[in-house]
Amino acid sequence: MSASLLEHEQIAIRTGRRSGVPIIIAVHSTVLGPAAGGCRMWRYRRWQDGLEDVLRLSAGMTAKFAAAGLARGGGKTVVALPEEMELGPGQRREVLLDVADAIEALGGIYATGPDVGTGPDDMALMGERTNHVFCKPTALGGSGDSSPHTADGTLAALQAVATGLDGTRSLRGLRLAVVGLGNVGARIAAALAQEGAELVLSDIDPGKQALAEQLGARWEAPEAALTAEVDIVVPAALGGVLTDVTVPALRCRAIAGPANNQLATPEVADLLQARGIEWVPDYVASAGGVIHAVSVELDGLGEDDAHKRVLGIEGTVRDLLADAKRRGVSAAVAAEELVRARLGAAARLGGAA
Ligand code: PPY
Repeated sequence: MSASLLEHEQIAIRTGRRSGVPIIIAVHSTVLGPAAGGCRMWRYRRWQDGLEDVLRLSAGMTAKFAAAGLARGGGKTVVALPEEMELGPGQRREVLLDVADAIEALGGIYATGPDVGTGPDDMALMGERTNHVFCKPTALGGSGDSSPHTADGTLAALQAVATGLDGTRSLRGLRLAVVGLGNVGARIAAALAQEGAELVLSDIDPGKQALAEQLGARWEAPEAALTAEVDIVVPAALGGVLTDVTVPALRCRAIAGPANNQLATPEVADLLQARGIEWVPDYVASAGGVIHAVSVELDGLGEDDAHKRVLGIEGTVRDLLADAKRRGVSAAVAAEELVRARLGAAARLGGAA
C-alpha cells in the first residue's frame, strides 16, 4: 500500500457554528474499538497545520491504546485557533459546545478527553451536549484529571529505563532533565526530586524557574535542557523535539517522557538507535492517563486497580527494552511490531465475525 494513501478512517472538518473556529476530528482507527483521544486547543498559523497535527496525534492514539492492551481505537480533536485569537470565557464556551456538537454528530465512533489546552471542566461543559466525553470531574461521574495518572505512568516507564541503565529500579542519584513543566511535567519533576534524582528543569515559561528553585534543581533553557549531559531526558512539552538536528547534539543515555509525537519524523528513531540512545516510544510512556480513564469509566475498576494498571507500564517498557536488546533493534521497532500484531489480530477476528 502506498504511504501517500489516507491512513485514517474518517476526518471531520467544520467551522464551529457559534465560534467560527476550525474544528478537526480525526478518527484514525476503530479496529480495536470505538476511537478515543483528547481535544487539543492550540494556536496555529494556518488551520492546515492543525490538520497535520491531528492526523499524527490520532495515529499516535491508536498505537497508545494497542500498546497498552486496551480495546479502544485512536482519534483526536484539534481546535485550530488563529494565532492572534484570545478566547474570552464566553467564546471558550462557544468553542467547546461546537466541539461537542461535532463529536455527537459522529454518533459514538469517537469520544474525547483532555489534551493540551483543555481540562476536566471543559469536559463537563461538552458533557452538556454529548456523552462521548472522558475525564469529566469526579463530582459529575467522570474519572477526573488525567494528568496525575499520566505522570505516574511516565515514572513507571522511567523505573524500567533505570533498571536497563544500571540494574536498579531506583531513580536516586540518576541525572534527569525534564523539558516542560506543565501539569504532567511538574508532577514528574516533584516526584523525581522526592526520589533523590539529580534534576535539570526547563520550560518556555521563565516563571516556572521558581519550581526549579523549590525542588533544588538546576534551571536551563529548553534547548540546553534537551542536550544536557544527563542519564535520562524526559520530554514533557509539545512534540517534535527529536529531530535530525537535535539528536546529534544529545548527551543523554536514554529518553522517556509523556509528550506526544516526540519524533519529528519516524526515521529519527533510527538516528537515536545509531547513537546508542535508548528511546521509549512516547505512546507507551504517556499512556497512564488513558489507562486510568478507560479502566475507571469503561471497565468499572476501582482507583486501586486502575492505578495498578497504570503502573503496569513499567513491565511493558521492561519487556520492550529487553526484546529490542535481544534482537538488536530499537524499542521503537519492537513497539511498532507489538501494535501491528494487536491490530492485525483484532482485524482478523473482526473479519471472521
Ligand atoms: C492522551 O493520552 O494523549 C489523550 O488524548 C488524553 C485522553 C485521556 C482520556 C481519554 C481520552 C484521551
